[in-house]
Amino acid sequence: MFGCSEEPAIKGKDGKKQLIVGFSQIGAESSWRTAETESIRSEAKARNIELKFSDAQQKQENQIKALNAFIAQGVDAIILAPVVETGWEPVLRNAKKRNIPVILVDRGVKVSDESLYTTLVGTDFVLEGRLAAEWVVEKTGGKANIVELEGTPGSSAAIDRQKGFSEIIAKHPNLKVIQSQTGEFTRAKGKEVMEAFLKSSTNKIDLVFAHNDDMALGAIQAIEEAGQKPGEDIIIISIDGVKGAFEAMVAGKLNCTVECNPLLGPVAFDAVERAVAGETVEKRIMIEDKVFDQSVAKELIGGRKY
Ligand code: GZL
Repeated sequence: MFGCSEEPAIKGKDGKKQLIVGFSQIGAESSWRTAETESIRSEAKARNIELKFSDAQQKQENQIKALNAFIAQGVDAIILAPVVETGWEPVLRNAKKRNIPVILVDRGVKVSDESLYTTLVGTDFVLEGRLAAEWVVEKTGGKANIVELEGTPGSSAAIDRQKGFSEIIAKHPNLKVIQSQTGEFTRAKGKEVMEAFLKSSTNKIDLVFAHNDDMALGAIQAIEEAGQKPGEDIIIISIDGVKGAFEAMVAGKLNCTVECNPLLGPVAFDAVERAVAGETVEKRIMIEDKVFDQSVAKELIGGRKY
């Protein structure tokens, strides 16, 4: 519209127009998630970037609403942690039409046209599942009844961790996943599902594989309340590497955690700034994972950043 007085662009310290970035976060379901949110919030502040934040309470429709609002506001870029893999094409096409780059963090999307997002910054979930299974083979000598606490149904984290874990377990006929159910990445639900596993299982449960530490911590509570010793009577391995997992390993209740680094803020905003400057950004920016078991927990816990 002619003659409308546009808001003067706020200049950053370096005289450049201050970037405005919309961040659609899944929620606050786990301590990993809150660490990721803090990393992105603090990095935006450090770079003098205005961050419009939306917490979707685990609902994809809330994320889609937030993205459409960011697009209508004409943000310079969007950061999206997609709760599930599918259902994103229409809103991503809307962003593309307005030339707004979309940087995915931590979880991926399934789209027919990869140009609908700029890059995915995150760890390799299939590898995390494989690393967990390889540790299980080593620890059990290839023989155990396993129960699996799955993450959010339809999320790339749950799908790919289960894929990686199953690939390795399939090579060992005496490693059997006897029950598997979603604990939705939360401590409360992880406890509830573990209680049900313990009540209903006709076979002895030797080991728990949890797709994240928060569900493992819930399972630990359930195992203790059932009168068994977590970490001894039932071996427990999970993924994320949060402080609570290190505390549980020091206490001898968790046996191993595969790190999935949530401190994605700096790498995510590097990608935002390159995309906004019109540079080509690689489609996948991988963050490295490490495996930590009880033998190193005590010496490392003091240095953990999340
Ligand atoms: C992994 C992330 C997962 C974590 C959970 O990148 O998507 O979601 O493993 C979190 O703790 O809830």
